[in-house]
Amino acid sequence: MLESRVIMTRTLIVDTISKVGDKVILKGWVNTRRDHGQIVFIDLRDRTGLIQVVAKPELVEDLHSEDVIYVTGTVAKRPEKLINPKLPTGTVEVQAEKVELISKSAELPFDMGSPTLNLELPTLLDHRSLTLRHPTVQTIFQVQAQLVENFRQAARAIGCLEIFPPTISASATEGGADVLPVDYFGHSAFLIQSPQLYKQMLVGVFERVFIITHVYRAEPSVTTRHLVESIQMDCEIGFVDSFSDLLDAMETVFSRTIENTQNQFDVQRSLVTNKVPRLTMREAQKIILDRTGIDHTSEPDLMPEDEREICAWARETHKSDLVTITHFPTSKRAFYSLPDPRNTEYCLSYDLLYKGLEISSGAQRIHDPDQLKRTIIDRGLDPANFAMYLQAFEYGMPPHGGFSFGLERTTMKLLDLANIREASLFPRDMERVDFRFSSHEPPQ
Ligand code: AMO
Repeated sequence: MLESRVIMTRTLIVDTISKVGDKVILKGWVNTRRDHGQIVFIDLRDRTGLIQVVAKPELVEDLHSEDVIYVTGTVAKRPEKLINPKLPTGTVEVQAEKVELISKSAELPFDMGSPTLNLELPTLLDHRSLTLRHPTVQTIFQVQAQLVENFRQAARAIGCLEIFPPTISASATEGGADVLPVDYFGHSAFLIQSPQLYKQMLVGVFERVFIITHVYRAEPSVTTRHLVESIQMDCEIGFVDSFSDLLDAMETVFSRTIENTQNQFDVQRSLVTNKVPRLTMREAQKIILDRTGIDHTSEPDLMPEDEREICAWARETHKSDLVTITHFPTSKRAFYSLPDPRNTEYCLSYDLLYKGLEISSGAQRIHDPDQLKRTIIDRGLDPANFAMYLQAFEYGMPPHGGFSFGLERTTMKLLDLANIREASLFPRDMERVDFRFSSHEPPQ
């Protein structure tokens, strides 16, 4: 005769709230343990959150933080005065009957139990496989995943098709200095600095496209806002009627992305208005001069402190954390930017600033093949390196333009992080690829 057996399946921590009185099996990591004489409290962590497990000491004798365990126990309501309002599962706990140790963790190099992980950045990054497990750090990347999802939806809503162009290219798109070369079977090739050329070529196919891709820039300096490898979220739109169509598209896509994300997470809300203030670069510099007495009106670009000041102005006078700056000098922008026909010294380019930092830039593009080829030559570039790109323009290309958001910068600013590296899983900069180049041995 067959023995009848009840096989219990795993309960996710988030689901325990609706299972008071039920016997469950939880699977996860020991987040923290607190010993109180004849009783031990374990905060157990899985992908859905944390829960308090109550156990007799003999059940959990050798358990330490980050051990992987399976807990069989019963879900119980917590007494009123022991409810933890900070945890979504704070009204319940699990009384353990059996605890199985599945995988033992090494001794932790620092305390992971505090609600915020107060570590210096190098330590945070040297132990990245571990520090990413901290719930606060996890949240950064859950928010980031949602930003990407919401960008996708917003880009689709304006009619863009998602495309997946290559990241190895024959030419440098954003200027030559910070390009990372690849030894390509003895030929010269580069990692893309931007998907720029491909998204323009694909306007010739689908009219409107969007891309989420890794890009690479050999940034020679260490700043709080630059990575060598980062992720860009780009749109490119054909048949634009006017420059303001492009500004509308950029502001709409970004506002929707931020709005939806801050509706989904408990984050400090940004001031996102339907009408993003717009200034030319020269107007912005004039406002900064009037506000601070600092004269940057002859500078060819906004400096980081200018970006902060003009964002302070937008917040004070327009109740907006966003401000769009247009008309940068043609000579300062990439070759594909269309000079303003009314004054070719400036081009039809724009940056979107968010909480004091440029998080997006773009332009209307040159779409006439002769003008494009001339500009490439005038910039000292070799049209032969752009042959595939130029081919697209030979066969009919509509007026078009687009923009690109930096995913890590957007994440950093939405969450008010101090350094862009906190918004990158394994940040690459000139001093680090996983481990610091200066430390030959992985840290103990
Ligand atoms: P740009 O060079 O301004 O424009 O890049 C677009 C956005 O990408 C982000 N970004 C970076 N983030 C981290 N580290 C870096 N080193 C880094 N460089 C750029 C920024 C920036 O606003 N092809 C054009 C876009 C276009 O015209 O459509 C481009 O790449 O948030």
